[in-house]
Amino acid sequence: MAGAPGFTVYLITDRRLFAGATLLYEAVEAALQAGIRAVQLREKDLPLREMLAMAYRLREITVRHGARLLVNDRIDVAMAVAADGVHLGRESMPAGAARKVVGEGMLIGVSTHSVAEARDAEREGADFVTLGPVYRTASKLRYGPPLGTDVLVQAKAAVAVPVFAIGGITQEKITEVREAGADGVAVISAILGPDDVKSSAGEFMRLMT
Ligand code: TZP
Repeated sequence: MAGAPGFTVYLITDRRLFAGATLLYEAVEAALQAGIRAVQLREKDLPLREMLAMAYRLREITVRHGARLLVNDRIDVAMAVAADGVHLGRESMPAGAARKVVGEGMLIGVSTHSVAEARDAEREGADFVTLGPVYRTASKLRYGPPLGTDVLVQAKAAVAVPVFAIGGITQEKITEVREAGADGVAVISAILGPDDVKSSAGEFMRLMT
């Protein structure tokens, strides 16, 4: 285990929300200016070299703001750009094997969709898990049916690692997911979707502090 993740709002990228990569970088920068402390590069469909270029750019931006950068799935990209961690999904290398590659210094986050998966991730040495989708998301097909907040309550009783609620998390849902025990939230559209990202991100930080 690399230890506590040290953030409560985990911003996840989706370049499809923007007309070009430059606008995504500007949005991430605005979110970091508003106090966001961690970004996950999640552009799973990008060819390796394009992902690497995005990772270098986000590394530069996150370092400048003292924020963490995690790279989805691609441990090689994470290591090449000296990211702070990797975020692993169902088709990624399991956390136990990933730990052997990245060592103790890097954070390992794992996407989970049930209490059993959260337990497995913890057993394999994950530093934290995301659990969801808790609510209905823009793309129900892509992320699966909503799990509801009861699963958060159950996961919190089952694992000691921090649990981040993901999927349809808006400012209005924060109270509910915190009451269900979530240690943090992982968010794409409610932060990156609005025109004024600095203000949407700032509101999340205010609510999660
Ligand atoms: N995994 C489960 S739901 C989800 C991911 C990556 C998408 C979260 O996006 P949004 O826009 O915050 O609902």
